[in-house]
Amino acid sequence: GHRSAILWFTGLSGSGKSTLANAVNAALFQRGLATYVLDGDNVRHGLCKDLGFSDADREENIRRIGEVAKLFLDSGVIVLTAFVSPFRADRDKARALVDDGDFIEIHCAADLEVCESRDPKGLYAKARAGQIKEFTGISSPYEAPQAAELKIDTGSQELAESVDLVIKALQERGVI
Ligand code: GGZ
Repeated sequence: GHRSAILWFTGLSGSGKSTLANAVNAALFQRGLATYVLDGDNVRHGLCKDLGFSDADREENIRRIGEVAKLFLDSGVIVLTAFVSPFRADRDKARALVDDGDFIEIHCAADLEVCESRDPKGLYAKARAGQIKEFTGISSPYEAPQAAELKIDTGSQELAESVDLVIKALQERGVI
């Protein structure tokens, strides 16, 4: 059998959260499971378009995402969230909304150097130049998880291997 869960991906900009979440989503879809990915593309342009990147706005962003993820969980869907979610307290509040075992935190732990060298959108360069303020890892903190269910070095692991690690973790926890 299988059950719903929240797969909460956290990590720096450019760490590969969205890439991994979407690849896991595809693997789950292939198994016929009901899934949904929440990420910046479908949340920050709509539900959270009034929010920026101050500490307070990030806290509110993550609060709303946690509540929406809980609604998906209640509906029986496996929901994958891919947000920087830099503050431990905010992630822990999202975790506390649901039953133990339903929240699986996946730390996409690519080194800052790797993320910055990738810089797919040129945001790190802009942050270094002072054109973007409060940029995570440069001028705003990232509080790494201390007890994530899964930590994956998305800087060095192949995508397919990372997907396998997530699938294995879901099998071990009886989600799938
Ligand atoms: C961090 C920023 C910032 C600042 C814009 N700090 O690589 P991306 O582009 O696609 O992912 C980043 C995304 C972060 O939004 P989140 O909703 O995930 O952040 S949080 O969880 O902290 O609320 C990056 C882009 O938005 N971006 N400005 N200052 N990332």
